[in-house]
Amino acid sequence: MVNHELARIFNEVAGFLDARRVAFKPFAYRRAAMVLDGLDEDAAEIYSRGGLKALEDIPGVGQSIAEKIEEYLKKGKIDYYEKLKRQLPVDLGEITSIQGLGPRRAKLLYRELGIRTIEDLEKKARAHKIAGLPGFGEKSESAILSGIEFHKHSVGRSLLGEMLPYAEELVARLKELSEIERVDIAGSLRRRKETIGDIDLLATLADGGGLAAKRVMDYFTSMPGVRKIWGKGDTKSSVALEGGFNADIRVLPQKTYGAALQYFTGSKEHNIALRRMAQEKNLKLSEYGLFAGKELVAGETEEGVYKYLGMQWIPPELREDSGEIAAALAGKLPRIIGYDGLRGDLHCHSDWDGGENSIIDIVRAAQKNGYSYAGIADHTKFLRIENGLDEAALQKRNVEIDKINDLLEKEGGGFLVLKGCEANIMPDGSIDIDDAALAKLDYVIAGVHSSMKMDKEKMTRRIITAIENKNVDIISHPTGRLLKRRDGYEIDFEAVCAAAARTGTALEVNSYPDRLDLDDQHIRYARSKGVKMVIDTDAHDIRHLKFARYGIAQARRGWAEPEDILNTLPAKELLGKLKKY
Ligand code: DGT
Ligand code: CA
Ligand code: CA
Repeated sequence: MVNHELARIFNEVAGFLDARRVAFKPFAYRRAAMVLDGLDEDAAEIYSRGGLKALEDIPGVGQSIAEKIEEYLKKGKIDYYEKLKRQLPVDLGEITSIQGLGPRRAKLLYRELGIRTIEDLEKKARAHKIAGLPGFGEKSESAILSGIEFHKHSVGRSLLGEMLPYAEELVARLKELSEIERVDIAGSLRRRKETIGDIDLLATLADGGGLAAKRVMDYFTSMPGVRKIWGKGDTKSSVALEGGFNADIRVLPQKTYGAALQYFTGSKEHNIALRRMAQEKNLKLSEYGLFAGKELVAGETEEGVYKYLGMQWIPPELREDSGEIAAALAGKLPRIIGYDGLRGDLHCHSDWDGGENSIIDIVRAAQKNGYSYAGIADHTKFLRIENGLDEAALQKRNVEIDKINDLLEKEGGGFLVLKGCEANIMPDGSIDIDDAALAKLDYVIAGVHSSMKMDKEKMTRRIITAIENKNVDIISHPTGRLLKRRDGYEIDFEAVCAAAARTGTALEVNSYPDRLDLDDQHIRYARSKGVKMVIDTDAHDIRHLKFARYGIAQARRGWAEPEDILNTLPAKELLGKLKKY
C-alpha cells in the first residue's frame, strides 16, 4: 500500500505549512492523510483504475492533492514536498512527535539552535540551551527531555492498527502462491499486542522441496513495498517494508508446524514458562516439536501441543505468562469475548459535530457490520474546535434521530439509533452541558479533553466527580494515553474503579488505534472489581467502525468475558444496565 507513505508525507506537508503559518491548507492535507490511512483500496489501484478523476473522488482529496498523488505514483516523490523539506531541513515528523513541540516551535528551534533531529534536540536540552528561547522556559525544557525519554521507548514499534492490516495484506499475497499451503501471522501481532516490533510470518509448503521454498523466498524479498532485504536464506528471509516495518518469514515442515507456530507466537516469557512445565513432565518442548526422549509426541497442531501438556489451548492474546498457564492446566481459562461479540457501537461521532458521515450513513455502515444499534456520541459545546453541540443543537439532533428511528421501524425494525453524547469533564469534575439536556439522552459518555496536566489527586477527584454524576453512564478513554505520544494522565485507577463499581458507571475500552484505553492491565483489574465496560471505536468516519477489533483484542488480552462488556447485550438490555434507567 502506498497509502501509508502518502499519509505520512501529507501529514509532514501539513506540518511544514503550519510552521509557515499558512492558513487552511494544513487542515486539507491532514484530512487527506487521515482518509488515505483509512482507505481499503490502494491509491495506486485507484489511479490505475480511473486516473486522476478517480483519485479526486476520494473524500478529502481535491485536484491539487490528487495531482500530488499522481506525481508520487509516477516519480516516487513529490516536488512540492521536497521543496518544503529543503526550506526547513528538519525531521519534522520526529521532532513534533515529542509532546508539546508543534511545527512552529520546531522551526524556531531550527532557526535559533540548528536543531534538525531528536539527537540535536536532546543535546541542546541537556546543555540548557532551550530554556532561554522565547516561548520556552525551564519547564518546557525538562518536558522536552522527558518527551525524548518516552520517544526512545516507543520508537521502532508500530501500532497494532497500522501493522495488522498490512500483515494481512502480505498474507493474502502469499496465499496466492501455488507453492504455499498455509501461512500465518505469529509473534506479538498474533497476540494482538498494542504495539508491534516486527511482523513474523510462518508458512508451510504444499509439497516440501527446496526449490519451492526458494521460490517463496524470492517472492517475499521482491514483493512491491520491500525497501531493503535484511537477510535471505533457504527457509528464512527478513525485509524492511515501506512505512518502516520489518517482516520475517519462515518456511517450516508440516509435521511440526503447530510446535513452530506455538514457539514463534510467543511471548518469550510464556514460552519459557511452558518449556519449564514440559521439563517437569520429562518432556522437551521447542520449535521442532514436543518430545518424550527422542520420540515426537506432539507438534503438528498447536492444540495438540497444549493438549499433550495436559492443558486447555490458550488463545494467543493471553500468552503473556500472567497466570494463563495455571488457569489452562486447571481448565479454568476465562471464556473471553469473541471478535464477533459486539452488538453495537456506542461511540460514533456524526457530521453534527464535524465527523465525516451523516447519522443515516453511520446506521447503514453499522448494519453492514452486523450490529443492531449505533450510539451517536457527538461532542458537546466546550470542545469548540470539534464543533461541540450546545443544548439547542443537541435537541435538534435528537429530533433527527427520532426521524431515523421511525424510518428504520418502517423498514422492519431490528435496528436502533441511540441518542448519546460525549460530554466534557471540566477540571472541577462538572459536565459542560445542562443536566436537563443530558437527561433527554439515552446515555451519556463523559471524557477528559482539556487540562490534562493535573496532579494525581485532583485528576482522580475530577473523574470520580463525573462518575458520581447521575447523568453520566460511561467514561471515555479513562486514562487519556496516546500510544507513542503521551502517557495517560495520573490517576488513582483503583479509586476510579471503586467509584465506577459503586455507581454502576461503565468504563470505555476505546478501540481507536492510538488510544486502546483502557489497556489490558486496566481491563483485567476493572473486571476483577466488577466494573462493567463498553468497547467502542470513537469513530469519526464510518471506516473507523472496523477498529472495534482492536478494542476487542485489548479486552481479550485483559481476560474480559462477554458479561464484562455491556455492548455484547441487545439494545434494550444494554440500556437497562446503564444507570440512567
Ligand atoms: P515484537 O516483535 O517485539 O513485537 O515481539 P515478538 O513477541 O513478536 O518477538 P520477536 O519478533 O522477537 O519473536 C517472535 C517470537 O519468537 C516471540 O514472541 C517468541 C519467539 N522467541 C523469540 N526469541 C525467543 C527466545 O529467545 N526464547 C523463546 N523461548 N522464544 C523466543
Ligand atoms: Ca515480532
Ligand atoms: Ca521477529
